[in-house]
Amino acid sequence: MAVKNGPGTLHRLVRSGGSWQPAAGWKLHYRDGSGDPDAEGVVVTPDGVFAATERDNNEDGSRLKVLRYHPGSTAESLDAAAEWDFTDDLPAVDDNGGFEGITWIPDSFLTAGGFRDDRTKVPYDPAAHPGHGTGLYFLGLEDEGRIHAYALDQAGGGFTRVASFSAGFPNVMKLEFDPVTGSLWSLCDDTCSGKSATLKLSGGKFTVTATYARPSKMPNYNNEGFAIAPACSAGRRTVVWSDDGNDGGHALRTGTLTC
Ligand SMILES: [Ca+2]
Ligand SMILES: [Ca+2]
Ligand SMILES: [Ca+2]
Repeated sequence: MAVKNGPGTLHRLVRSGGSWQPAAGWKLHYRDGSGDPDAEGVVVTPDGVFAATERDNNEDGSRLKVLRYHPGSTAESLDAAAEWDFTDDLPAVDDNGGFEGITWIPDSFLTAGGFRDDRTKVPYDPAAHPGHGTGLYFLGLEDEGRIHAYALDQAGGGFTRVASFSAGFPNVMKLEFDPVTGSLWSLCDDTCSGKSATLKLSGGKFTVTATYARPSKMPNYNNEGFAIAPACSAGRRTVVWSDDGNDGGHALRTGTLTC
């Protein structure tokens, strides 16, 4: 799954030969069927497909919302099945400097690592958040360079902010949790020369354990997306970057990580 910022669109991509091709696409709307959400990040979880959006392209002003979708229909557009509005819970940012990355981390991993709840000052307790599903949503706020972890009430628009921490860069454009290594990846775009960082959960907190330059053969593109394949093949796992600038007519590029 991938999202486009404007018009806000969800794409399902399939690998065909040596490239990725769009197999389906849906224009996105808010829960009431209105609007054109500026979608900047997407994650698929046991609860559905979640888009991180930073404004309504039809209006002025920052609107930090997460929208849940259940694609599958042949309709050309999708209305959100659930909507969470964090605008008043987070620092004010530019209209186009809001949510850029979203990822999901299962409760089992968080509790095993004693993930600390900033509000209660004790380890995160999933049972204290009825209806939140089986994990937390981690959102990267571009202009602030920080990551915010939320429990989302899947039956409505309620939420609880469990923790906030630095993404490791002045700006953050993409988050990806890798369950294989237990690493939370944070990526910055051409603003930071395409650097990425891995954060590990230690002592109840996520902190940066390594920082990487972009691949030596890749120019300083405006990469705003990153995904890691779960499967290992011949000692390597495929990774995919998405390029907001569509340089050379390509939105996606692949590389590998050793496993
Ligand atoms: Ca943005
Ligand atoms: Ca945007
Ligand atoms: Ca950018």
